[in-house]
Amino acid sequence: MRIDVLTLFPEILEPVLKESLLGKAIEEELLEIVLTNPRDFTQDRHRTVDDTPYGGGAGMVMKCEPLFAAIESLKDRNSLKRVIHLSPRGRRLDQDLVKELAQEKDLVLLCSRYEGVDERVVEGIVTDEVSIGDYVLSGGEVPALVLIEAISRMLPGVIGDWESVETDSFFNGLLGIAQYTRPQTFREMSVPDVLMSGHHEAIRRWRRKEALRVTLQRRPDLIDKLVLTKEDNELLAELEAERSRTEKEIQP
Ligand code: 21W
Repeated sequence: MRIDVLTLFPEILEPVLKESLLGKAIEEELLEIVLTNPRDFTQDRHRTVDDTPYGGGAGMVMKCEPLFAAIESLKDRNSLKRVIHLSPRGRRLDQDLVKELAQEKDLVLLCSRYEGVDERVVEGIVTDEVSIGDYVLSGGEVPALVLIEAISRMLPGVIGDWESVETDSFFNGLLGIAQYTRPQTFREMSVPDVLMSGHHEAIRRWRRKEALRVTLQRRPDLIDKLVLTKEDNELLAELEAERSRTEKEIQP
């Protein structure tokens, strides 16, 4: 997959793209990231990329000309690309959208700064707007990194152990469960017995039940989206039975 990123601050992305899983994916050519600075597409002496908003008000707006020129310089190569503007007004990013975008051959990510881009950029070239959540950031660069990292994990070959992707929270629709490693007892806190039992089937069932328990407790909205198996329904019934039992215990 190739991702073109349009940003006034390529220095924000560069170091992150060099490290760890992303760095390896790029090195192994499973992913190609090209950073383009719209400032390089300005025509004036001051390389102006922003201007004051018509109608007045605070802040600056990113100008049309450098953005159209920059995006058109990429589109020459392939006109079918999705152009994604990272914007607080966009569709909230979730794993379903990540999976959908990971199917594309090419993407263009547009990072804005200041109060955003001239609306004619959105009307003229942007195909999708994506937000990473309901909080205020200073621009689209960190959201673009979030999106790139999430997409990269869905690309074939990037994660060696595909099982760890499939069992991941949000891939399978459930939150992750508690994890333990050695020592078996630390400051009088012990690892659950079942994990030490060596009974693989018992461990698998226990883990599924714990995943359902923690998800039911913290994110019941995720349970509503699940396709439940027969076993899931049994486990949920067990959890419900445990719950009504403890409820009785705390009654007078
Ligand atoms: C933040 C730009 C606020 C514009 C109401 C009306 C990209 C982002 C961003 C930014 C405003 C994302 C206003 C989650 C984010 C991003 C910069 C609008 C003035 N408010 N996902 N007018 N959060 N943020 N502010 O901030 O570019 S994806």
